[in-house]
Amino acid sequence: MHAWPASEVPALPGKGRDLRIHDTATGGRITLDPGPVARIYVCGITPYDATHMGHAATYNAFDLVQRVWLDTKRQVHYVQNVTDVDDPLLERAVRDGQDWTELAERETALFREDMTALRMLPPKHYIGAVEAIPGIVPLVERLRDAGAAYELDGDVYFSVETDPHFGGVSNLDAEAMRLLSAERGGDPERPGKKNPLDPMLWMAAREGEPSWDGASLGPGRPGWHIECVAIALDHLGMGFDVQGGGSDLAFPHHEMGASHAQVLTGEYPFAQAYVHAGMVALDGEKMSKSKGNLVFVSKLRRDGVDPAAIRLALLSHHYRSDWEWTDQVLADAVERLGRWRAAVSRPDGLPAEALVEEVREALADDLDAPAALAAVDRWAERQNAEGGTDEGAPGLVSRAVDALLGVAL
Ligand code: 5CA
Ligand code: ZN
Repeated sequence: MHAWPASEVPALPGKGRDLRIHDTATGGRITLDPGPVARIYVCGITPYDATHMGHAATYNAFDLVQRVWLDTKRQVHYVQNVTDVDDPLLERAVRDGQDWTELAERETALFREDMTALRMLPPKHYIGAVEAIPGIVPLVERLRDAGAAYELDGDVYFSVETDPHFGGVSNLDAEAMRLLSAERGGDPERPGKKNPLDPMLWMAAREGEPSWDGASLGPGRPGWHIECVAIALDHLGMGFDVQGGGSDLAFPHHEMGASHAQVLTGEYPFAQAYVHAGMVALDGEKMSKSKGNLVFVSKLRRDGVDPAAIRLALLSHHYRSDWEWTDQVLADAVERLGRWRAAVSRPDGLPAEALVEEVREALADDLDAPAALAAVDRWAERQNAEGGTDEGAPGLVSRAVDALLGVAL
C-alpha cells in the first residue's frame, strides 16, 4: 500500500537528546539506544470509519518519537499496518450494505488525507493485512509444526503457555486478562481451547465471508495479532526499538504479538519498548468507532479548522494521559496558534536558541509536549510584548516548531 506524502522536516542547528520513554513492560522510563537507524512499528487503523481525535492523538505521539529521533540525526525506519480485513470491518460493511474492500479503501484514503493535513510523517512501509497474508500463512504453519499452535474445528489457535515471557508486556493478572480478552476481540468462552486466553492465528473460511488460500491451513483469514507480527518481522526484525499504539492495545494485542514473535524466533524481546498512548474520551467515554461518540479530523477540516490548531490541541495533553476532547480544547489551540503566528511574523525577535533546547529537552523527557508548548508560550509572550533585535529568531522558532512538533506556523 502507498502511504502519504511527507512534509518537510526543517534542519535545526545542533542536535537533539536521546529519548527517555515510558515502557509498559517494565513499568518505568527507559533510555532508548537505537542504532543509526531507529526502528518503530505503530499499529494502524482498522478502516471502517474515519480518523477520530483518539486515533490522531495516538499517531501524534509516535510522530513525536520520529521527530525526536530525526533531530538526533538518525534515520527512522517506521512501519505501520492497516487492518483491512477483520470482524468489525466486515460487520460494518454488512450493516451498511457496502462492499468491504470499498469501505476499507475509502476510509484508508481519508486517513491518509488526515495524516497529511496534520503533518504526521508517513511510515516507510505501509502494509495492509490482506497484502501480508502470503507471509502470515507460513508463520502460522511454523507455530503449528513447533507445537505452539493447535487446531479447533478448522481454526488455528496460538498456545500462550508456550511463551515463558507471556504476560510480560501488560503485567496483568489472569482475571484482568480474561476480561480484556473477551472485550477486545478474543473468545475466552469458546469450549475446547487449551487456555481461554489463546488467540486465533487463522480462522477457517466462514460462509459469506472473504477467505484466502492458507496452504496446509486450508482457506481462511488471519487472526489480528499475527498480522502485525508478520509485518513487523518482515520489515523490522526482532528487537526493534518501539512497538506503539494506544493503551487499549497493550492487552491482548501487544502481549500476544510479542509472544507469537518470541516463540517463532526463539529470541527475546520482540521490542525494546512498548509505548502506549492514553485514551481520548468524548462526553465521559472513550472515543470509539463501536460506540460512535466521535469527533472526526476530516469533519473539523471541512468546517474550516486549521489542521495546525488540531495538532496543537493534541499536543496540549501529555500522550500518556487519558483526556477528554471538548470544544474548549480546540478553542484554546486556535488561540495559541494565533499568538505563536503573531510572534513569528515580527521581523526580528528575542533570541531563541535556549527555547530550541528547552523544546528538545521536554520532548526527550517522555515526549512532554505540554512542557514544550509552555516553553514556546513563554517565548511568544515576551516576543509579542517586547520583541528584540535577533533577526534570525522568528525563523528559527518557526523551523523548530515545525521540525519538532509538526506545527506549520
Ligand atoms: N488496527 C488495529 C491495530 S493493529 C486497531 O486498533 N485499529 S483502531 O482503528 O481501532 O485504532 C487505531 C489506533 O488508535 C490504535 O493504536 C488504538 O489504540 C488507537 N485508538 C483508538 N481509539 C482511541 C482513543 N479513543 N484514544 C486514543 N487512541 C485511540
Ligand atoms: Zn497491530
